[in-house]
Amino acid sequence: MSEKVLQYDKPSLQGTLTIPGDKSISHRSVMFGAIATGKTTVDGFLLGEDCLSTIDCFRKLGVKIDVEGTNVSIDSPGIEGWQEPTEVLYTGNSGTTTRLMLGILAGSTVHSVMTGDASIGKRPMRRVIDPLRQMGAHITGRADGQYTPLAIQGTVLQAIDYHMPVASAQVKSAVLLAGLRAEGTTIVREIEVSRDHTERMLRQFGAKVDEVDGVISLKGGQTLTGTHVSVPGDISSAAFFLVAGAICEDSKITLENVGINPTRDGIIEVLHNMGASITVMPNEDSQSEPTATITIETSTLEGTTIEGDIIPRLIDEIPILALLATQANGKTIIKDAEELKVKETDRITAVVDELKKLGANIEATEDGMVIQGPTPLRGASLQTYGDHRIGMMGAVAALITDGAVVLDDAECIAVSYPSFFEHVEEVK
Ligand code: SPQ
Repeated sequence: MSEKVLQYDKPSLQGTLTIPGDKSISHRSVMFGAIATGKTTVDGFLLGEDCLSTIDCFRKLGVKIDVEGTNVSIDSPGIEGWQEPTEVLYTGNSGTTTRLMLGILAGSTVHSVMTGDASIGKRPMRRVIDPLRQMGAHITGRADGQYTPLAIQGTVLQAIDYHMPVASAQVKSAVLLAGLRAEGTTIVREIEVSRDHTERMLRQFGAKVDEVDGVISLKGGQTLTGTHVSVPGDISSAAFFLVAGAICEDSKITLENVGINPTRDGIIEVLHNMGASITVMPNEDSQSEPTATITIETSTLEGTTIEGDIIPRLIDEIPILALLATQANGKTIIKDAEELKVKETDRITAVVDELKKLGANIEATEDGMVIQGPTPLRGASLQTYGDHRIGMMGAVAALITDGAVVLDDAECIAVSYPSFFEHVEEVK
């Protein structure tokens, strides 16, 4: 853990950035490539620490994975050919790795033990393990499986018809991935639409997945075949520069190759609603995941209300949207976002406490926060809580503060955006 002092003196931001690969899609490319038989090639892979944890886990299962720059190749005998790991599968800080692998390993032929870092050790796993147990999975762990370490004995699973109690792509994906190996047709009924990268990528690997009005069904026993995956840039990473471009003076930045999957693009809608100067130019040649070039300029912003079914479409962007709201005229209300409490840290408390240190007028509520703007921000020492998105929120704030922002731990940013500070230098 190393402290970082950020003294930017209110720069105007100019230039073009190519946003690094999407974290959710990078994880899935390796997971699906490992389940599939044959060779999978990936370009645009995110070399973030979370995705490297996923690679490390599958190597321990005997899958051959080569990484050359952002190109990854996965050569797998298929899920039935995996070796029983002799070491603990370490998922680091990654909720996606931990939860999706539970679904995959539950229907595998091996026994495995999985654990992660201190943050993972506090994140709820029963939301995934409960439906998996209904399918017949053998999973044990601390607090009856609520927390890591977890032990999974792969077995034959039965399909279920599952009503999701929360909007969570990780829960949905774990059940669908277990459903691939189950007897019968697995059905998942979403409470609200969550990111659909799993459904899209399963189809890319040759599986048949149906979706009608938030009801997803998948027949068990389907096998996946290796393929090529092009990973688009991560809109959740682009979000930090979208907000930076809107709140810094005399700024105009262009972000290339940004994924604009409609289940992830809530931030674009909110920026439009707040009056931001933003243009989105969709790329014609996008494959399974749509992409765009997005340009943002210094903007006069109005407060807004962010609630309801848009929340899952921007859940990871709420920390940076809260910073944006401190610079908007009037009140911004964020509600229906209690899921923030079970992320890498409690992101409601972390966002409110840290933005208050900078002088923001912000209060926490049960399921979100209320922000009154505009407020000039001042430098302060901030805690990241080891959460990459809180770290980047603090770093973007440093672009507009009077005085320096000191982050207690900036290394956590490498979880999803290792080149973040280089990109700041490129545009400032
Ligand atoms: O992987 P992890 O640690 O859960 O990462 C986060 C993030 O901020 O990067 C959440 F803390 O993203 C999740 C996201 O919030 C990634 C994800 C996925 O790839 O399926 C889905 C979302 O989580 P959930 O719990 O809503 O399914």
